[in-house]
Amino acid sequence: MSRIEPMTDHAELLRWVKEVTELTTPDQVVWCDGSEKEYADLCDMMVAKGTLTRLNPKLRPNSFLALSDPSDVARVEDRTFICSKNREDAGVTNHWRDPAEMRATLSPLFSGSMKGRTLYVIPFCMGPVDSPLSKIGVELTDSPYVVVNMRIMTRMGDQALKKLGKDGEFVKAVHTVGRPLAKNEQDVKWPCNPEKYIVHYPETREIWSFGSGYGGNALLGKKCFALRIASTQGRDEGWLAEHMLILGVENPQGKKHYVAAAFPSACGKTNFAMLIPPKLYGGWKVTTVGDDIAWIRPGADGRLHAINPEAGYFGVAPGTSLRTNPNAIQTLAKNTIFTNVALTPDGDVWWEGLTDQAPEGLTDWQGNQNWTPESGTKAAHPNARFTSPASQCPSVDENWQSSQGVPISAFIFGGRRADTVPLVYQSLNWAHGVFVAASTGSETTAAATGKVGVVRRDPMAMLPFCGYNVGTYFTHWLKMGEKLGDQAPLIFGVNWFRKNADGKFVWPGYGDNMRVLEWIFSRIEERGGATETPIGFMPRFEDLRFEGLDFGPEQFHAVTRLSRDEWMRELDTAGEFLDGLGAESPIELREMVGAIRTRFQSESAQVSPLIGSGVSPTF
Ligand code: TSX
Ligand code: MN
Repeated sequence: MSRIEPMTDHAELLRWVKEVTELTTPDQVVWCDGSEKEYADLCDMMVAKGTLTRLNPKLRPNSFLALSDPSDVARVEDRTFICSKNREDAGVTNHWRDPAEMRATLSPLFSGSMKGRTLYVIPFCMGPVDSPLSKIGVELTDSPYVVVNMRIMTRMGDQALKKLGKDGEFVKAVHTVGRPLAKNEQDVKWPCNPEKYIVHYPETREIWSFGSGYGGNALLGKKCFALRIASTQGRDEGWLAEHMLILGVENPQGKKHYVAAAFPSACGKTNFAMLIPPKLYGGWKVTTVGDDIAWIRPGADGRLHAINPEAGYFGVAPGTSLRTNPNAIQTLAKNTIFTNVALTPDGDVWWEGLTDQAPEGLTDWQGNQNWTPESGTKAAHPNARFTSPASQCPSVDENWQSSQGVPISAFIFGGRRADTVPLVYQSLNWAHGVFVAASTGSETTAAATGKVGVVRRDPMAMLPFCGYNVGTYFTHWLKMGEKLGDQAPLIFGVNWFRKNADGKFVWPGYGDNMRVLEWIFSRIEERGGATETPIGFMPRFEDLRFEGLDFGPEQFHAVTRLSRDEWMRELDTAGEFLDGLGAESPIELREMVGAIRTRFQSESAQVSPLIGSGVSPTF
């Protein structure tokens, strides 16, 4: 049960809650225990207020739909700030503000901002409660929607307070929707403020979020803590907080490896994390440790070990279907909070891509009834979400809550590229792998930028999430490899999205990515065949299995061919990108551009069978 009385003797926590209460002046303060009853009571209260709709319990047991304000549907990167003492510590890729100036800006905004509302104290643990790799945070919020989402996404309540003890360290996170209520004023269903601030003080490990109730702006354990603040902690303490899924691959002989993979948005990270291998892989198993964030550090055995700091998935709903991700569909079958999807007349949910045909009589994400495909709008917002417990995923790994984490054998980096980047390649060594990771990017879509075919670089998929100077971050990665030596994971680049001359995807993707995973597995085991190219090691046609696919040497060539012209442009733009990151951008990576260019120009590269319009090795 929620309690008005604080259930801790942690002096600093009590002092800070008092201080924030005096600043924001809520009507009451409730300490959350994380119980099922507390969750159920809050959901009932939000149903009564119209913030949540209870879905049909026969179709979606214990599940709810929230529709946000149409202005509050995504993270607000241009309102996201890193406030370190020195501008240089935030780097050129972050919005920097002087901490004192920012505190002066925020103070009047937070002053009285919770008037008429309840301040919920949410103690939470990122990572398994018994893990030495886990960290505690406390979020103070005036949003009950945040409380119930945090209960799914983190280990929340008493268990976190207990771990914190009376003098443990914790990250301070304050969140307000920024819409105080006057006496007797009727609340709106989704309170928020047109003015938004998502502010990080990495040096004091604080987060202050104003004006948004949505996702990464409001569930402060996720992007704000587990990536931006934690990446800074990782820099200081010798570990990595990464925007990575973690999956396990086990072969028919029972040999198992874990890999961690980073992809920019819209590459299907959750789909990859929950991959179901094709039929021919009868004895193989792919299991899910996490779909979004990995905290990774060297273990006693000298290898890297990773935990998933989260306890749930906050996944993009549109595009998720029995065809693209059956495991996700089962995961969200119950105990799920849906945000900004469409509602069916029988109390179920729907989104674009869930089925080929939209059901009749949909209420769209803005609450408009009788939406039809002819309406000319989307039934679900493209960034609509499901919040589901990770434990419900059929492919969840047996060690997903292991206190020591799982050993990582390989890192995979990939983006959406119509050309240039092949299906899969292995870096020549760690430093080259860091270059591959640092030059990761996706082609922009007209929707996002108005420009088509321009590569937007997103190093390690961390550009919006690195809490410090991205050049220093690259150096941190390089040093990690030096420390690990021959125990370092292998590093691979992948691209599921190569197109042919007709503009069609050549690689079937989805479950068939298992064929690439199998090659990666065999490379880890030091038995996978490969050929050396200027960009690293690549499989030859005979090194991948294509049984059950209509995929011959011609298609293989289309997804693996290296064009010297394309790569000269690629190296130019990657080099420009690295040069633009400021003085901290490591010389070692910038020099790699020239080294790879030379490899393309050298004679051995000329005869590489994968280059130019030449034939692939098995022709
Ligand atoms: O998630 C994707 N993955 C990874 C899956 C493990 N998507 C969806 C991306 C948007 C979120 C993909 N889309 C993948 C992929 O591997 N590949 C593609 C491109 C593609 C799309 C459709 C088909 C083939 C490839 N084929 C048919 O629709 C029949
Ligand atoms: Mn993410």
